[in-house]
Amino acid sequence: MGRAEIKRFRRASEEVAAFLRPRLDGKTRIKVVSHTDADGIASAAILARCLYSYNVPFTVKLWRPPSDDDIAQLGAENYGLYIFLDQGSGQLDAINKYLLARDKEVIIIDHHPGQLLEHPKLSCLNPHNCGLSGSTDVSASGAVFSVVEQLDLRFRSLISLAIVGAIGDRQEMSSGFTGVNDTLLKRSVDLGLVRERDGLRMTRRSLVPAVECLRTSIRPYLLGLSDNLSSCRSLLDSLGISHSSLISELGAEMERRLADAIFSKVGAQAAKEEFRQALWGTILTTANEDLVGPKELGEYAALIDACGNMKKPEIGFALAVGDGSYQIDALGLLSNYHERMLRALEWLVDKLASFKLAANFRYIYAGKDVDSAILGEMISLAIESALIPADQPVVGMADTAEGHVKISARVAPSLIGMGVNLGQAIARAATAVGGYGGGHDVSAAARIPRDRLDDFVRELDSAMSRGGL
Ligand SMILES: [Mn+2]
Repeated sequence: MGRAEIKRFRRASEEVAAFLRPRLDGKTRIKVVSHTDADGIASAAILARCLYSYNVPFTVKLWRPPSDDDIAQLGAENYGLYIFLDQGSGQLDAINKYLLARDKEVIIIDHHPGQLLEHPKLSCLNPHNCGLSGSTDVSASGAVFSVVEQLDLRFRSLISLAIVGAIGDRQEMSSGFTGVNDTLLKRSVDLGLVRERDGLRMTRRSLVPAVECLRTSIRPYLLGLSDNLSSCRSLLDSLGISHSSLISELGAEMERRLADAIFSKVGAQAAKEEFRQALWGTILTTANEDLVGPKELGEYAALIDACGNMKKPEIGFALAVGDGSYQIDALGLLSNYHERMLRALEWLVDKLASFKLAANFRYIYAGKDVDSAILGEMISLAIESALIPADQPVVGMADTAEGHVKISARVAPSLIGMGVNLGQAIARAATAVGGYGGGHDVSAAARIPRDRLDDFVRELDSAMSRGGL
């Protein structure tokens, strides 16, 4: 990955912008569909702000990656142009059948791997087609931003939202961003829109009192502090920090002392690289006035992501397009989300001995103990908090309300490039047992029939031993 790939991506962005530009004349009705996570919401907000300023008739729908039936229903709606964000690459057959074949126009701006299709009514932007990695070099929000900034320079201020999406998709490595993300961050700093400094990276550090921030810390989960109010109080007392002060306002020296105190308190956890990086590192702050809500981009990403996770993505979207009246609702959802993940991580800490080891991954079956909707996030947080060894992919399984088993798999950033394509391996194993699934090289998910669990474990182990092929 280098300059040439970033250039190719830029040229591909220009092509999509050239396709979109003549359709902003107010005559084309546009339907935007995007994902419900932080990256999807940020992507939809960037595009919505752009379409709104052109006075284009459009609607936005936020949902999970659509099924064939969903796309067939879209085809029956009265729109001339459909824009898929953070999805679409894996649904090209249905898009071709139900939209393009019915004379609809389609734009796909996505960073998930998928098929390729040449069609006069289709325009696509995907880092995978430019030699870039869709899991680290750019997310959907960065891709959408790359398109809209070609339309007009005034959309440049949306660059903070582009970075929010990348953070939400966990594209920031210990060494920082790579590829297009790295260029976006450097430009945003040069433009004076984003500032960088080091600090405690716990979310809600600028939103809730220090004692509450510590007690509800999930990223990372702090052994001995998370969900232990009295121990959080005595830690702050020992440093003379008022329980009600904000961590973001402690000042550099006191913040460092608090970090040291946390490192000593959590014991063995502190020796793990994943944990150290999750607790302390770069904090990005926006100086952009038209971004309503938290000014720290990590918190902003957590906030809109929580809205999606609590099944209210439209609240995160409203905030991201600049409607501050939704801020209180969004903060409430983030608070509920923290309590919910706290419970899930406690369950996991309790069950660490129940993890089983296949030849190529670690796994746990949660049955009905963990909501299948938060299973993947629970595993991501557990890896970042060094609660589970990160030397192998981690796979969680939980029952769904529909009687299936949901599979969520995650790979620690340190294992990327070790030759296993997790998304492909999960897709193969799921298909082999009558289910379906897929994803990235770092995170993947599937649904399988409940009575095929053991077969799935066997199939996945064999797919992974072949590198996912
Ligand atoms: Mn994404």
